[in-house]
Amino acid sequence: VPPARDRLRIAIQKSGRLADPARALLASCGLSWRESRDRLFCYGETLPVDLLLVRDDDIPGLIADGVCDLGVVGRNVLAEQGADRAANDRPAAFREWRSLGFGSCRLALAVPEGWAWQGPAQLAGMRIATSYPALLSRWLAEQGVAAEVVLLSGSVEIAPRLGQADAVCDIVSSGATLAANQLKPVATMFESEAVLAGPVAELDAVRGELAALLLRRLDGVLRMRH
Ligand code: PRT
Ligand code: ZN
Repeated sequence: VPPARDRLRIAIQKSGRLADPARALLASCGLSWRESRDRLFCYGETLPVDLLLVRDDDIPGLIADGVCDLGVVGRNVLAEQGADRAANDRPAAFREWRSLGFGSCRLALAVPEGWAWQGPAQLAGMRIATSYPALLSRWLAEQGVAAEVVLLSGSVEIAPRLGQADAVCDIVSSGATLAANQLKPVATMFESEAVLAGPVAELDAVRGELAALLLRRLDGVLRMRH
């Protein structure tokens, strides 16, 4: 059994859309850090709250495994991994603690511009490319539609032009990427933004108090921003 940690550890994206706003938000809660040489770990100075800089996809798992206590991640990533755990009968291990008001986007179904969209039933027997197989499968089941989920880790929007899929399910913000690939959004499956994620189980006393202090400051900062 590893020794109990007496510092709080927060996972944020190392680089990418949420990296800078996540750090700025935590800094506005009065946290500051001494950076390590490899820039993967930042040691908290004003409070015993450290940062781990990682791929966003790793954040839910780091919380589930107890390697990190909290994380800043897109609700889309948290929900996908939560739906995957549920589909495999694994217990919920992480959940959304707060929505943070940046990184907003949606998970949308998009079809070729030339299609006359009549509704989800039209997707029966079709191939849909996505990086969100659990959320897409759940949505298809809710709609009562049997379609094939084609898992791609990136460049999802190009799949129809390559003949890999008939439609796509992907993250959209401005819609410019869809338009550039002659696709149009026809259904929103999920509204997303950055969230503070934490464990379902309670933290131990020391880290629980640190988390409570951070949440009080965070709620103050979020109130002022709105
Ligand atoms: O390296 P790492 O794995 O950490 O990063 P990543 O490449 O997986 O994630 P990143 O940085 O691209 O996105 C992090 C999070 O930002 C996502 O999980 C979402 O919660 C959120 N977010 C907000 C977005 C977008 N907006 C967005 N537009 N994530 C991705 N996109 C993509 C979109 O899919 C499209 O391909 O950006 C492209 C441009 O979008 P349009 O609609 O404006 O053209
Ligand atoms: Zn990622």
